[in-house]
Amino acid sequence: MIMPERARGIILLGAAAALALAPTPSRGQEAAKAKTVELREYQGEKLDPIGRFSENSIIGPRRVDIKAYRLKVGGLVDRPMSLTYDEVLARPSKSRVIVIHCVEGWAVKVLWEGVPLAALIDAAGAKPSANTVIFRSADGYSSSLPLAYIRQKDILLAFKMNGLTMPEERGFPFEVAAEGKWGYKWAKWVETIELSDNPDFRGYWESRGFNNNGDLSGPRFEKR
Ligand SMILES: Nc1nc2c(c(=O)[nH]1)N[C@H]1C(S)=C(S)[C@@H](COP(=O)(O)O)O[C@H]1N2
Ligand SMILES: [Mo]
Repeated sequence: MIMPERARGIILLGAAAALALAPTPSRGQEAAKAKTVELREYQGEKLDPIGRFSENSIIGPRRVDIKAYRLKVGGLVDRPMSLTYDEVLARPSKSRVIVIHCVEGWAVKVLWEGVPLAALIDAAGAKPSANTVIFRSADGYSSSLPLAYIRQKDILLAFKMNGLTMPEERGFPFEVAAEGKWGYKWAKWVETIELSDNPDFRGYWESRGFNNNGDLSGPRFEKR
């Protein structure tokens, strides 16, 4: 087609404008999409849907008011901390596929994303006498883990499951992803992380007879 120079220029300008206006997804839209689509596979590994859990927490799901929420790190530390949800999420995080097993007989394989607990504890500065970490939750639940295990296994304080913000019924805002331990060691709705020098502290289920070490490989119940 032959047309005057000026007309061709206008058509080119029009094409450029159309391209600029084309509905390419914005970063915000991409982020919103990423938040709503559950991952079902990670690095070639199939994941279970997070809806497969059976809700069996002691008094039912908690609804945490995230504006008022503070994660406290205290007890035997040099610098007690009180962090907002955003302050925790701003820290470096890691992702790992881990199966959670409940003593009731079910297991779910999920991609967990969270902040390494050891880094949080180091930021607060654990005193040399600290050897146990006690987690206390919004529903009055508690459970503990050895500090050495948290460091060796690089245990995560999880805030995402299968790429989604942790659902309320699963423990929003944070759940301890206690790899290698029974589900009762995976404290949900965590509010305080307390460094202690008492390895015999017994949490909710542990004080009701479940093994305090919680190892998947060990016996569920302890002879007392
Ligand atoms: N705060 C809190 N955390 C908790 C529990 C609970 O009752 N309260 N139950 C534990 C148990 S026994 C299991 S198996 C896992 C997963 O429980 P869910 O299936 O109820 O999510 O959460 C653990 N963490
Ligand atoms: Mo459980």
